[in-house]
Amino acid sequence: MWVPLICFVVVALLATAGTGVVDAAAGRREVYVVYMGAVPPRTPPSFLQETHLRLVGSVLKGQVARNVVVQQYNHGFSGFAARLSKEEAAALRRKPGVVSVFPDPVYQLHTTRSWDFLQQQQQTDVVVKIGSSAKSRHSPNKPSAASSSSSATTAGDTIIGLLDSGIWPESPSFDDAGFGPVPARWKGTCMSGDDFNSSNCNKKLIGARYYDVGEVTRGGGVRRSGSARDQAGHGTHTSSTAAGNAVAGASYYGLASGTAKGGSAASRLAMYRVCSEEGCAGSAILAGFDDAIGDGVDVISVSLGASPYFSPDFSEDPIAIGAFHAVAKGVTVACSAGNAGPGSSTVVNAAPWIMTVAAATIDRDFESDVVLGGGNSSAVKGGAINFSNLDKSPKYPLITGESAKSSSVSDNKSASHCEPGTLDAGKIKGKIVLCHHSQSDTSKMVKVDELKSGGAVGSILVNDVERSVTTAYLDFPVTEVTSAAAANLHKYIASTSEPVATITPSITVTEFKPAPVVAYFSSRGPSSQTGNILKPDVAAPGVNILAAWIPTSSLPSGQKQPSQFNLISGTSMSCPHVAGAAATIKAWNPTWSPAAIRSAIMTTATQLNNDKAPMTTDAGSAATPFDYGAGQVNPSGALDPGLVYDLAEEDYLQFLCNYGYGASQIKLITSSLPSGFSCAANASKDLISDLNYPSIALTGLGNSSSGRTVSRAVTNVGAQEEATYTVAVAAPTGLDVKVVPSELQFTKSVKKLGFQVTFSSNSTAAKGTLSGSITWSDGKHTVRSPFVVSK
Ligand SMILES: *[C@@H]1O[C@H](CO)[C@@H](O)[C@H](O)[C@H]1NC(C)=O
Ligand SMILES: *[C@@H]1O[C@H](CO)[C@@H](O)[C@H](O)[C@H]1NC(C)=O
Ligand SMILES: *[C@@H]1O[C@H](CO)[C@@H](O)[C@H](O)[C@H]1NC(C)=O
Ligand SMILES: *[C@@H]1O[C@H](CO)[C@@H](O)[C@H](O)[C@H]1NC(C)=O
Ligand SMILES: *[C@@H]1O[C@H](CO)[C@@H](O)[C@H](O)[C@H]1NC(C)=O
Ligand SMILES: *[C@@H]1O[C@H](CO)[C@@H](O)[C@H](O)[C@H]1NC(C)=O
Ligand SMILES: CC(=O)N[C@H]1CO[C@H](CO)[C@@H](O)[C@@H]1O
Repeated sequence: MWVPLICFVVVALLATAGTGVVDAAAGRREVYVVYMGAVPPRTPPSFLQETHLRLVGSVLKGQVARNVVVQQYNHGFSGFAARLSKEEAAALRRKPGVVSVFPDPVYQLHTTRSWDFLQQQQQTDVVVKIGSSAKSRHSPNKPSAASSSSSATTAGDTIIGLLDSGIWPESPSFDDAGFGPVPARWKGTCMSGDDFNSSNCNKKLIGARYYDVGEVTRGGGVRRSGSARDQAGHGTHTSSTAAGNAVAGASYYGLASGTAKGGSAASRLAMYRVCSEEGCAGSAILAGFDDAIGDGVDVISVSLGASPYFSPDFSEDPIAIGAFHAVAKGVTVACSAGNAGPGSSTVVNAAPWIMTVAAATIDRDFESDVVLGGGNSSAVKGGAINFSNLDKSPKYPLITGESAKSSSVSDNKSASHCEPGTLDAGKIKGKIVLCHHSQSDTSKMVKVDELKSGGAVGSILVNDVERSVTTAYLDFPVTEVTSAAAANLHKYIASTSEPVATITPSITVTEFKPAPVVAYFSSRGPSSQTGNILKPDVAAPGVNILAAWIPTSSLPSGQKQPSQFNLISGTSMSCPHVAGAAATIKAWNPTWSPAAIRSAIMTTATQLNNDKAPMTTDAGSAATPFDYGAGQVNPSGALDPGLVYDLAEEDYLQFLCNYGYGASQIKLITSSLPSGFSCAANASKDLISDLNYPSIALTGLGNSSSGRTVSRAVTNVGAQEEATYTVAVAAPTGLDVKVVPSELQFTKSVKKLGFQVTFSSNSTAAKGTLSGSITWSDGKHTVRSPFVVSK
């Protein structure tokens, strides 16, 4: 799982940095993260730095401490990353004060198709001049919300930090017109680098940092990326989704036109560039968290994560570690759930202190239809983005991939799927080729490139699963149809000796129904770490999201100016929507903990689509809490939740006890514990379900009628101090759910009340995962918690 890239780079960097002869052992050195828990009280960063250097110096053989340390963590938590041999890492693991030592992992950004897209960009090699020309193109836009009301002025004081691929500061989404001075508590900086200096930050984009460990070039050399400037587009997109200004007239070459606006348009932004094109090093992710905490951000948005097939322990996962210390300091952390769905147990970033975000569609679609010839003018509906120049009349021969099979290929199936190398170029030239495409196949872009180079004029891809996520094929006419629609195409082809067709230009369809639906790619629960916490937490828009982009992407043919916006999909896109919502809640309720903010978002989430029917997945099945947690985020409802399920750092430590950590390890992680802290003797995985979470998950219920009981407590945060809430339970047949008491009376002096939920099932008919909800209501607020119970 470890990509050896990082260690190689650092070795090379040191070699060129003039450290003299690189000893033989250095070739086997790797970057390890040495995590040392919370910063001890009243410890200045400079002292901590010296401590780290002395510690690493005590285990080094033939190296100078300063030359092996590549990152230091001194603000939000203590630790460092260093180039170590296996033996040195093992020696550090045994040192007092060290919580964990682990090889530096490489995580990936959570977009679905941008990597395909990036590869294509590299091949086409279109270079657009960047810098001042980009600046002059931008028309300043006044963020309407920033100065219009007093509450928005407060929102202007919240700061969202993003750990991502950098930012394009010239985008109108980051213009600072109308913003007041940078909040006085801000301690961050605007780091200079390649094509980026302090003039690129302003009162909107108030900070930018990068963590340079260098990149290996194709030729084997080392290139230092050295800039917060975004070369991938991802960080620019997520930043503008979280807090971009309202920019009128935004579109992707005319598609999806409208106003692009971030979730919290009045918030400030700070970019922590932790990713390069190769991925995101764990050592850099930790450095980003450490600085974001020290700089004073209110919310951290993280649209990246580990592979779902590698689920590191919390103490060896840079995101879990960084987020833990952020949350302990009152900073809300939202993370993408991952794009490894729809298989179960694929969710990542599932620590209980993180808000884990799934992705759903919005009510917008991009339609590009197939018009058939032969007097049959009816069109077959498809979807994609094309920039083609096909004639409006259906005059292009339409064939199946199978009928163009190359004589050297025996397998009809791979030809019907248009797999590379299976088609005869002579047979596809000038034609529209119908190809089957399911998820497991070669990527769409690879197929389409092959058809294009073979001289085809267009392609129709048959794809049931991925249809809801629009792909931009740019200058080659491609549309995607369902297998039901494809059956009509096959019928037509069989019905005539000269089948002809054309593909119509893409149009934007709004108020598309049903929406939202959970996207196929969105990673699903249960978490592989524990089934006793429900993950993901919520869903948010993550399909075909229009947001700011870098102007250096390749230009579709016929287009003269690069688009300042792009449409992309992934839980990467849904996460910053929730980060924006969290920043707005924080602005209205500055004293709320991250847990209270998450609770407000979860208990007010919605479960209905725009057909007023229960939300489904894009495959049409009913959505479950493992697909979308508490449901689709409802940012305005979340501002007035009525009750919240609150949590403090001790609760998370108790969780770690129940999870199996020893008290001595836990004591190192935190700095705020009384010295007598110990894990309860009855600590157990079952008690994890008792964490005061806004959802309930419970495994191993069994068949006994006595069942299992979990505890919860809610705090009244509504405007009315005197409030009476009653409970309503929605449970599946075969599962008994009792809530005691069933009424909660809050008064001026009683702000927090506990209750217990008992689940039992002696019904053998009730099998698998049973889900439902518990809802408290005072007639004005609806405070809903989903539950999942398995026998
Ligand atoms: C930043 O770079 C721009 C363009 O190169 C330059 O005009 C400006 O003076 C620089 N600002 C600072 C503070 O160095
Ligand atoms: C493969 O396709 C050819 C022509 O389309 C057809 O004659 C043949 O029967 C097919 N073979 C199989 C195994 O389906
Ligand atoms: C025309 O095409 C549609 C769908 O492609 C099909 O349902 C219909 O039967 C066709 N009509 C004729 C007359 O071929
Ligand atoms: C676990 O032990 C603590 C005391 O250490 C006690 O307060 C708590 O009720 C016990 N929980 C259970 C489920 O037995
Ligand atoms: C519950 O009952 C079912 C059906 O009789 C059985 O398969 C299952 O093993 C039982 N579960 C437990 C935990 O006893
Ligand atoms: C199942 O439990 C209910 C009470 O929850 C009880 O009335 C019923 O008799 C039980 N059935 C069996 C088969 O044990
Ligand atoms: C979105 C878009 O630009 N679609 C194009 C598809 O191709 C037609 C030409 O056939 C253009 O007119 C559309 O603009």
